[in-house]
Amino acid sequence: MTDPIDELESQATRDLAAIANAQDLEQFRIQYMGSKGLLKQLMTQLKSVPPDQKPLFGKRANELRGKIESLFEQRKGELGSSTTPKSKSPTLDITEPGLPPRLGRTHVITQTLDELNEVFGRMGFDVATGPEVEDDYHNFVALNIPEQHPARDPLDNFYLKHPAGDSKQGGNHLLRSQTSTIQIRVMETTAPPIRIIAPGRVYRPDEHDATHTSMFHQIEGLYVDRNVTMADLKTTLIQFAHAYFGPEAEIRLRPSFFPFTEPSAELDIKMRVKDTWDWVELGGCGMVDPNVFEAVGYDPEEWTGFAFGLGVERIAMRKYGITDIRWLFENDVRFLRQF
Ligand code: FA5
Repeated sequence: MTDPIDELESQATRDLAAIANAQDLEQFRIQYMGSKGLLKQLMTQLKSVPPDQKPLFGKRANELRGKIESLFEQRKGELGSSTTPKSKSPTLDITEPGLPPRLGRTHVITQTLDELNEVFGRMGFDVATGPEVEDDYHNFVALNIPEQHPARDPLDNFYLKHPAGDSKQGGNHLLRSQTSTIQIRVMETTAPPIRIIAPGRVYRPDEHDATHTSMFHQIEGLYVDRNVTMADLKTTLIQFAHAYFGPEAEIRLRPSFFPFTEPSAELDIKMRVKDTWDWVELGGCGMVDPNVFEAVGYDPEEWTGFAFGLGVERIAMRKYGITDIRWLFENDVRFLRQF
């Protein structure tokens, strides 16, 4: 009969030599050195060993355990495995999926602005910007909004207290109430033809409700060239609607009034909201009024143009089915994480 201690030793030596990775090594540890492992089983055989041989058997079994443990450590070192846990220490399962880190993301309005810039960029529009603190010349006068016009009412605007700096009129400053101010600033410094969009924040003391906030974003468009017509305006808006909302979107222009465009229109877009199609007002538009061209030194006999101004929050709300504009500014990450 073969000696069980010798047999276990040669089996362990063979198995250890065949081990090629940390997983097999861990398997070996459990098989030989675990609480129900072969070394433990060897010790249980001590009971059946004749009494006179017990001390020798016990000694040799202990030596074998020490030998296997040191061979195990040696093999572990050779494999460069630092992840194999020692018996009793808590196990680390490196194959368990970890906790994914939460990545930040751009705000849905910033995403919308980026997409709008991209869509209009593809249509040949450059991006222009202007100051949020404006003088009343750029916010009103140059836009053909005269002194007594109700749009200038202090109840409808955030006027600032300090006196004027660079205003042509020397008048009041205010937080701009529309991005149309940028039309004036661009035309003052650029010779036609012009094709720009101007995204930005605007401010109005509107009462907050599901569709109004006192700070929101608009995107202005301005196209100036010779022989520009209302058909060019409509074509541009249709192309935009298809590129941004999809080929099924339709647009509608409703006659309206803005002091800086003539004729003027409200722009509605028909789009799917849940399961129904609906007309939604997105902004205003029209042909640039000759008085505006005169204010910036363009000859209204030579130059023609169209302009539009769209509410960016309204666009985002339509696109993503957001039913309350206030959610966009409450900064609840559970809401913002959806976009
Ligand atoms: C204007 O501001 C004009 N400057 C637009 C324009 C530009 C007309 C160029 C002609 C030529 P209006 O006040 O209608 O127009 O505002 C445009 C859009 O801004 C609205 O249709 C709406 O989408 C958005 N808007 C207006 N007020 C608010 C508000 N309090 N909160 C959120 N969005 C608003």
